[in-house]
Amino acid sequence: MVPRSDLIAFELSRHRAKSQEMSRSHSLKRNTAETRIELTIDLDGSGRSKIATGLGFLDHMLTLFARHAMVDLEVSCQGDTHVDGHHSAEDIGICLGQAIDKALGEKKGLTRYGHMTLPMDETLVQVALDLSGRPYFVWKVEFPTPKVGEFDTELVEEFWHAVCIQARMNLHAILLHGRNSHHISEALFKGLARALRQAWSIDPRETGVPSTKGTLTD
Ligand SMILES: [Mn+2]
Repeated sequence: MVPRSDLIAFELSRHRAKSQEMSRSHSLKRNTAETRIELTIDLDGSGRSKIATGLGFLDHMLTLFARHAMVDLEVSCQGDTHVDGHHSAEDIGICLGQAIDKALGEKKGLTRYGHMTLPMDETLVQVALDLSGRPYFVWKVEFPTPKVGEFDTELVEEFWHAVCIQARMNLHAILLHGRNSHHISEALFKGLARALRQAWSIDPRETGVPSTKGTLTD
């Protein structure tokens, strides 16, 4: 008879092998003359984050993004913020999109679609997305002010455009109403986090890739 402790050890190693096989995480580095970025994401994390982008407002947005998407996220960026925040925001968006695309892998068992109507005080935003492998970006948001603190509000669109194209998703974002730029940005990041969490969650009834085409990566 096999000792019970051996059986437990065997079950544990099997469990570990299975969870490693299922690991949906990715790390990358990007170095250009404008930015130096390191980013790690685990789609099946617990909402932990370590964010240092050099842009205080973007740190705030990425911290709440990780929490609401329930991902573990580490981002560090040394960028040319003496110019402005543009290169840093855009390049971090590129890195996040690439890491999401890689972490999703073959997209087996994926829910695929996600949507959210998210309120924040006077603001209401609506977002919908499809992890289709075909990038398309629709953004119907106008900010009432050009800046939140030191951060240019137009960079919210730049950031999400970069994420959308690199993660090869279809993303729609609409501001239904709102008066406060901080609330509008925060509602967008939280809404997109919640929609992504839904879209990349595993559907237990889905045994293959959720497409009649047979693939979501081409
Ligand atoms: Mn806030």
